[in-house]
Amino acid sequence: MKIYFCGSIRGGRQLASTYEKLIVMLSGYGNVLTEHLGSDEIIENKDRILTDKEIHDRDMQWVRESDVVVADVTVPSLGVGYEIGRAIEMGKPLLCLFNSSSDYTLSAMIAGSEEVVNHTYENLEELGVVLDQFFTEHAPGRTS
Ligand code: 6IA
Repeated sequence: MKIYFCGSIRGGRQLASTYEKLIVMLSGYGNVLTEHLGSDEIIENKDRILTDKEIHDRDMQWVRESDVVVADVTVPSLGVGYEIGRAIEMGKPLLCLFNSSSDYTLSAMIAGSEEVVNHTYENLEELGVVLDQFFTEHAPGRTS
């Protein structure tokens, strides 16, 4: 089971520690291809040597390879929105998580999409049940 996790980078890193915890939770269901998203240090050290084209092409290849895509859509990010659009076109099962304790309002293009599973959360503890349900429904034959 390959999981592509999306979270804001240049859109703003204010939820980096949430991403880190989400990635730990997702690791219980499979291999998270984008583990670096939880760590500013890794992003800076590893990806500084890559050009934007190399980052784009590598990430798109990972989206193609993934079995499911999970996005934290709380912090508005062009990259996350782009990945979601591309993943929808590829037919990937997609879970979008929005933190209602934030000051942000989710874009209608995500909130109004019937092609993604949207879930609004207040705290990470409640996401165990949501993830269990998503992976059971959308990736029932998983092996992690
Ligand atoms: O527009 P954003 O930067 O917020 O887009 C974030 C999304 O695009 C994430 O879900 C990532 O999968 C992808 N992405 C954007 N930039 C990178 C990156 N390096 N490394 C990996 N994935 C990325 C940026 C380099 C840096 C030194 C800021």
